[in-house]
Amino acid sequence: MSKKGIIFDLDGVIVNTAGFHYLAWKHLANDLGFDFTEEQNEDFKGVSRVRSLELLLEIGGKTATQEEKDKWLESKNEEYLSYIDGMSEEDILPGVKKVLDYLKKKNVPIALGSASKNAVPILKRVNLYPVFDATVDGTDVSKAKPDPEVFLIGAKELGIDAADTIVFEDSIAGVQAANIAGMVSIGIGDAEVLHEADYVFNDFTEIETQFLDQLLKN
Ligand code: B16
Ligand code: MG
Repeated sequence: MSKKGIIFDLDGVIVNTAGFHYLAWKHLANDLGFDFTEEQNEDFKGVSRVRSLELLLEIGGKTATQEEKDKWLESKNEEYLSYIDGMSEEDILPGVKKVLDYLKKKNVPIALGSASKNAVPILKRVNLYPVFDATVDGTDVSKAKPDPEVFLIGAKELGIDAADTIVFEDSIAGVQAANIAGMVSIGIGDAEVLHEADYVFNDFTEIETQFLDQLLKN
């Protein structure tokens, strides 16, 4: 039996930083003279920072020079980082710690696979950085989800075959990336939205240790 490994997405899986991204993008949109709703923010989940700005400008019907875009990317990130600064262990989503502790106890290799370039500071803020055997984030990849690059690098760093890798994801693009990589995909969120996933749970409080044992055994 080959060894199994698990890759966790960050935003929407381990912590809920989507609200912070939303506030910072909304602030920029308002400064540019248009509104940005929480519903529109759904499409920004799992999407890179640069692509998110393109989407925002499309929503506002704006064109911009590269210089302006760079300036806005920087100001958005500065605001986002100011929210991250206030994070602590209490911001870890319900049930996540229990699952991570269980996997550590069973010596299951675990990696982070996130589109965020701020993943390491966030993990450090919530005291989870030492828990991960590998951390793959937006600074390591050139292709965004649904391209499977981030998860393939994660599996490689763990020394696990793609077929033996299990991915927890909250975004449609992330679930698709895991599926394309030939990994087991577990959606965290709405089952209708994440219908392409092999399994879906509303959150980690619904995940029983028996389910994890079953996944790790097969
Ligand atoms: P940053 P994930 C993603 O994190 C977020 O879901 C997405 O909204 C964000 O634009 C992206 O990270 C980039 O984040 O600006 O910090 O580099 O879900 O892949 O963990
Ligand atoms: Mg996510």
